[in-house]
Amino acid sequence: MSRLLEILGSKYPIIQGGMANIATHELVAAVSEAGGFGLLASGGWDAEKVRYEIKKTREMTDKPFGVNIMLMSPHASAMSDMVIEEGIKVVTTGAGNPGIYLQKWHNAGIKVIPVVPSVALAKRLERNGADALIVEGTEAGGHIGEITTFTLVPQVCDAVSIPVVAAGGIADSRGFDAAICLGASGVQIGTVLLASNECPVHDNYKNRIVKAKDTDTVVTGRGTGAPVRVIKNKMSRKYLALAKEKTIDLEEMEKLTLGSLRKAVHEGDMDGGSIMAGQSAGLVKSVRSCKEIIEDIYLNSRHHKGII
Ligand code: TUI
Repeated sequence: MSRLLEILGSKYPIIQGGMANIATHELVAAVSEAGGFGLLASGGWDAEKVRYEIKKTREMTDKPFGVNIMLMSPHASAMSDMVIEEGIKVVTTGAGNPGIYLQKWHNAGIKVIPVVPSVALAKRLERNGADALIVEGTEAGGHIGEITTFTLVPQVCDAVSIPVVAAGGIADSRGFDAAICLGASGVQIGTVLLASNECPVHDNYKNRIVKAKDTDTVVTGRGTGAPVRVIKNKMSRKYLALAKEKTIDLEEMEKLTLGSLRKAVHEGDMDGGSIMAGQSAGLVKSVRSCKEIIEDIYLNSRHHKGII
């Protein structure tokens, strides 16, 4: 068994991204039941809401799952204790450096897999004891770094010896195989799972992903320190205008972004909502079950067939 699968305990080396306001127990349980590794999100929620989501997920599946901690959240510190109290075995982190929590989590027997957007942070976190890394390219949806998956993954693989998971731009078995060829041990997927039956977003959101073409995403907030990739709409144009005027700071931008994400997720508002999605939206052609999506990626991969 690969080192990554030993850490995750899942059937397939496919992790579901911890999408803020979206990755609830419904999606996480479905992904883990399908043999992937589900991750409860924490962005936009407090620690008690995530504790409740852990309980609900455990009612739906006995398969392993983890929690993603969004480090820019004001609740990150409370969340870091809550996952220990709840006996969570795997934590991934995003949108910051989890260095201050690593020792505490390791003492509690938790495996830590930070998301990194650069070689420098990857090296630093390996030195600090990270168990594996999710290397996320700028093709991803939501909050992103600058470097492409295609160039970043092999550079991180050269720089570290812990398992690497590729993220950003992967939606099918071809992307999975490409990630393996670049040196990754597995992949993280988000956008393709937005268009799943079990994903708790509004049908308008799912249909917008299915309809998206290659050039339909845009990055807002570049220059504010929190670039976010979304589907182009009225709201994304508003952000870009606000950022140009420099009338908005990082904290305000985060509030606006997460508030309007909720509008898209819950109300299906495709004009005033923020439709976070990665560039792989152009690859998504239909709404399927999580099982179909995950098995399509793994079982159709040349890696699984032994060709590469
Ligand atoms: O975190 C994500 N994706 C997200 S978080 C999110 S919620 C949000 N909403 C509005 C504004 C900001 C966030 C939506 N999507 N992906 C993982 C990720 N982590 N991408 C980039 C990073 C990252 C960036 C800088 C990780 C570490 C980092 O370190 C900087 C440092 O401190 O060295």
